[in-house]
Amino acid sequence: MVERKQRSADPASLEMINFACEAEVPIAWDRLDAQEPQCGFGRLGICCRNCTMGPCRIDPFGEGADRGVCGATADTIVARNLLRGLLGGAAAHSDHGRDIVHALALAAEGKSDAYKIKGTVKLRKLAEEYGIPSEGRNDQEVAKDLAHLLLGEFGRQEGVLANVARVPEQQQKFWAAAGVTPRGVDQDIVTGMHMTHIGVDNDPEHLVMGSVRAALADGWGGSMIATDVSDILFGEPQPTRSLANLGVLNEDEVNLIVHGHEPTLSEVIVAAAGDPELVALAESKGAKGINLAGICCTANEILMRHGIPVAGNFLQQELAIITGVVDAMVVDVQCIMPAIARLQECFHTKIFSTSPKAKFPGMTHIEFHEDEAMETAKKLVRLAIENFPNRNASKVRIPKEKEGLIAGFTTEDIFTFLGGRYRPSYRPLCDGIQAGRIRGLAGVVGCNNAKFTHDRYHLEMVKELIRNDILVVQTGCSAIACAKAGLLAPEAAEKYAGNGLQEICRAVGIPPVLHVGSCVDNSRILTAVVEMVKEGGIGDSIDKLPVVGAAPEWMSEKAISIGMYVVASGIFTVVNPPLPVRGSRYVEELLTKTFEDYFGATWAFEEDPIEAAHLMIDHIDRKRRDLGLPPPMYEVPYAPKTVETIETAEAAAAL
Ligand code: CUV
Ligand code: SF4
Repeated sequence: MVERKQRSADPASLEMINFACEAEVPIAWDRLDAQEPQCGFGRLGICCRNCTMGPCRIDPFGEGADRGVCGATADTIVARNLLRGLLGGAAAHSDHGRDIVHALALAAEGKSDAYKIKGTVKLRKLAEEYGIPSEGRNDQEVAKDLAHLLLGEFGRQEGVLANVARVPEQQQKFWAAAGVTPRGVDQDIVTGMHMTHIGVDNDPEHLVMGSVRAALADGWGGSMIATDVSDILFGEPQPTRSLANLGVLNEDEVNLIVHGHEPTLSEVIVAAAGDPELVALAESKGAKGINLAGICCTANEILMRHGIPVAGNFLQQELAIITGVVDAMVVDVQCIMPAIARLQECFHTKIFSTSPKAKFPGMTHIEFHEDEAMETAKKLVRLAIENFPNRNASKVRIPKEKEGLIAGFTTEDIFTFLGGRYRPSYRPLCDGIQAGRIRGLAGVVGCNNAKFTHDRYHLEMVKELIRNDILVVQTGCSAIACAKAGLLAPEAAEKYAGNGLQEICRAVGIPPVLHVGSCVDNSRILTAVVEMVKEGGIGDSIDKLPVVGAAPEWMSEKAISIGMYVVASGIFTVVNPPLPVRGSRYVEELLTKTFEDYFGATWAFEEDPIEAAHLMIDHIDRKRRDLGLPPPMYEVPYAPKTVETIETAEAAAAL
């Protein structure tokens, strides 16, 4: 047995992991141990279950079967599996987007007490962009047309997605040449599924391009619509102070955690938790108040719009319950471990599933529908309050850690910030990059993964990037990891950033790491780089910009889709673990090398977060040279690599 890796880099999580161990409560890491050794075929992507002549698997050592019963080769199987996984992710984001548009339609028709149009500036801006008349019409009328138009993007049968018009010309050319211009969100996902059926598409390159098209339909379609409409419905986020980590839970208050993704639910719970009657009810039960906190992306949504504290990221969902003070956890969709249901046997926490799409054995299902949102939200808050007296004082254990942070930067406001109140433009950012004070921009995003020391990969990568004067933008669980480590506080600049980035942060009062939202809000990174291209001076297409991406602990299928649309939009992206494509040298080379010719950017696989950061910095420097920009103003020696790569050694041995 290999020595067990440290499970988390976060002291609060470590405390709860040890506590779980003492209490003999199995958690994700234990279940991972029980899975060892995991299937090498799956890891390499060379097993196929797409028909019942299989399951088939290809011998990676070239001694046994080199094709499935139908004749599919490793290249076909790998590309087909990649496409299927990616479609799961693209579908998840896009279906979330669709739900938000539905809520907008309800608000526009005046059919909802819970949803009102708060982001009127953005509503008018989008109306103008899509050619919806807005002069002399009220918000509801405009929103009705907009909702109708955007719902049409999901079912679009002809032409291409409207948001393709947002994409710089060079990217449009790349996409047209590769035949990957996204057409309709649902269509590109369904066609992708069709392609993976036995005996349909067997050409590995063509399958990969099918992945690209579906991913672009997610990034520039489903996800981007989710972000835009969330801003219209719930208001555009503004930079907001808050706190993150398990220490935000309060022993003397009713603790209600929302976990999952869709702000249609969490936004209404925020409102319900402030209801004076419910607050009085909580007090009547002996609580000092109602403490709402979030986990995963739904946390990011209510953090950036209301400053609601974050209890933790993906791998902390079990740990939060183990504190013994979570009176209710309300979940909807995505990244919710079914395992948490069983924790109800050991802890008093009551867990409620709410989505018509997601039921969990052992949880109480209280279905949430947009048209009676407030009623349901109040019911859920009441159930949390009623469970407060059931706490078992002997099981209460709250880690003290909670860090201050600023979140809530957007494409529209980040650079208003950088531009100063009187000159809202991307000019100062582009100037900073041109001069080499800021070396470039990196998006560090994505999940936690029980295979890798929790949070550590995010933290080491981000610290190395900002030390090298790279401004970092973040979403998802990665943003939460860095928030907990204090990297999202303005003081982080003095402590961790290089001289150039420090100067910028000091001048405009921003942290060196900017929280731009949830996973669907990766679309904010796309629209921000479009603004950088428009501003000019640092590249006239996305692939020329000194901009990079990374997901150093990814696990979900959504991350595959995100990575693919980011790369195909022209941004070099490093991920860990590698995509499960290493059973096909052809597919791996296509993604990590040949993509350069198609899209001006590639994927890269690197486990060590410091090495990965160096790949990113080198790429930024190469882009700077290509643009004829001066070298970075302040260069520092690279930090040494840090991670013992057991995983990589194993993978290499397996190949
Ligand atoms: Ni949608 S997808 S673990 S919550 S970032 Fe978090 Fe983000 Fe990955 Fe899930
Ligand atoms: Fe095997 Fe081909 Fe069926 Fe896949 S589709 S299980 S490779 S026969």
